[in-house]
Amino acid sequence: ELHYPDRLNCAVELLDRTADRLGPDRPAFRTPDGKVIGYGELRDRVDRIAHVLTSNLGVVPGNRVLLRGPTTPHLAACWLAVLKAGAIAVTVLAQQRAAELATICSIARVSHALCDVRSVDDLAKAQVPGLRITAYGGDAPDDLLRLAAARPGPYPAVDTASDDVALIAFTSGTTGRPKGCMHLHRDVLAIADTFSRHVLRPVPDDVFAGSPPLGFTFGLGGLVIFPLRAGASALLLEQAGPRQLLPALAAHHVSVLFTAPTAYRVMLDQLDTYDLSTLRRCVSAGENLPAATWRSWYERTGLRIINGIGATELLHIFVSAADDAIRPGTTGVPVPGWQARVVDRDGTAVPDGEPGLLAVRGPVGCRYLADERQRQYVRHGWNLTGDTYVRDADGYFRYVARADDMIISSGYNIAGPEVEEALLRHPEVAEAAVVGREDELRGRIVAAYVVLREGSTLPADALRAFMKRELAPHKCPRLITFLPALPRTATGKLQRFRLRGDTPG
Ligand code: 3SK
Repeated sequence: ELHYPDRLNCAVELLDRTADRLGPDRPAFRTPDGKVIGYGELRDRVDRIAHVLTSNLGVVPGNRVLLRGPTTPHLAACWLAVLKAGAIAVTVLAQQRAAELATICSIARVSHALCDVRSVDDLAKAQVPGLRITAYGGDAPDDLLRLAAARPGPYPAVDTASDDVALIAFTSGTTGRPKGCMHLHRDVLAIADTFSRHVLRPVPDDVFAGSPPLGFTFGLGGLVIFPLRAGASALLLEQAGPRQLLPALAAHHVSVLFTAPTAYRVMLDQLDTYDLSTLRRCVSAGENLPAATWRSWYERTGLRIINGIGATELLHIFVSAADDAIRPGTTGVPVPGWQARVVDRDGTAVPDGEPGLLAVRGPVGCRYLADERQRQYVRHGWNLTGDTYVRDADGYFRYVARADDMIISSGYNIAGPEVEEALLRHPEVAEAAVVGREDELRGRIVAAYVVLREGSTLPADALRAFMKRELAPHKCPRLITFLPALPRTATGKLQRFRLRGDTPG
C-alpha cells in the first residue's frame, strides 16, 4: 500500500525534490532542436510562472486554471506552476474547439487560462464569461513568459493537502458530453509509484518520448509525471505522428516510448531506416493492442511492447505486465497496488474464462465533477471501466471489447476486436474497425471498415476470402467498406458510433 504524508504538493515532489536529489544540471526536458532544460532551470521557470499566477493574475489556491497548447516544456512548466500555486490544472487537448472548451470551462468553473499563443483563437472564440486568458510564447508585453522573466526566482509552494484536488482531466470518451475527472495531489504520485515504478522501472538516464499530448493523462503521465518522478528526462515533441516519432526516437536516443497501437503498426513499415538501439521500453495503451502488432514489433526490434489499459477516470494504467511476464494477446495482470476482477451486471465475479465487465480499484478512483454518471462508473466500491474482459486461469486479463461494442448477430455474440485482429493479419490492411449494423433479418450484421496500406488495391472479395480462412463464418464481415482513414477522437480512440451511424449518447 502507498502512504503519503497529509500535507503534500505533488509539483514539489516531482520537481524540487528531484532537483535537490540529482542536482540542477540533470536534464529534465529536451526539445527536437536539441535544447536541454535541466531540473534547476525548470524549477526557476516554474517558480517565476507561479509568482506571475499569484501576483500578476490573482490566482488563489483552489482556482481552476485551464492549460492549452502543443506539447512543449512551457506547457509542462505551466502545469507544475499551477500546482505549486495550489491551483487546479484543467488540461485540454489542442483539438478541442470553442464549443467544447466553453462546456469544459463551465463544468469546471475555470477562472484563468494559460494558453500557447498559437492556440489562443479558439479559446477566445469560446467567449467564457469572466475567463482571464494569458498567452505564452508570443511577443506581447504581457506575455506570460515575459512577465515571468521579470519576477523573482524561488517561490514558496502552497502547502496543499495530499487529498486536495490537483487536476481535472476531461474525457468525452468515444461519445457524449465531457466529464471532468478530479484527481488529487497524491493520485499524481500514485500513478508513478505503481505503474511506472513496478512496470517501467525507469532510471535517471532514461529519455522518455511519445505521441499522446499532455492534455490526455496517458501523455501527462508518460511525458511529465513518470520521468520527473524518476529523475529522468523527456523529449517533448509538438509533432508526434508515427512518421515524426521514428526519426526523433533515433536522433535523441529515446529509451522509453509511449504511443498507441496504430502508431506501432505504422512505424513497422519504416523501422529499417532508423537506429533504435537505445529503446528499451515500449508502452502501448489507449486502445487494444492486437497480438499481430505485438509479434511483428518483437520480431523486428526484439522489444516486448508493454500493453496496458488505463482510463482518464483512474488517471493512468492499472492492468499491464513487465518483461518476461508479458503475454501477447493479453493486457496483463493488475499493476502492483491495484486490484481487478471480471463481474456481471450485478457486480458478482464471473468464473475465469467467462466474459464480463472489468472492475478495478486501487490508489486512484473515479471522481466525476458534478456528473450523475459517477453512479454508473463506481459500483460497490469498484470502478467499472466499460470494457468487457476475460480473466484466464493464470490471472491474465484479455480484452474482448468495449462493453457496448459486442455485436449480436443471428443470436451469436461477436466481439468486434476479434474480427479486427483477423483483418489486421492481412498484410495489406493498415487499420480496421468492426461494428454491428442494423439488419432486418439478422438483427445486426458484422460490418468492417478498412484502411489499406499505401498503394494497395486489394479488392473486397479477396479480403472476404482471406477472412473466411481466418474466422468462423458467422464472424466474417458481411459488409466491407474501404476508407481513407477511420474516425477517431482527439486522443486517437476509434469512434465506432460514427461507423454504426449512431448519434452520440
Ligand atoms: O484512456 C486510456 O486509454 C488511457 C490509457 C493509459 C493511460 C491513461 C489513459 C486515459
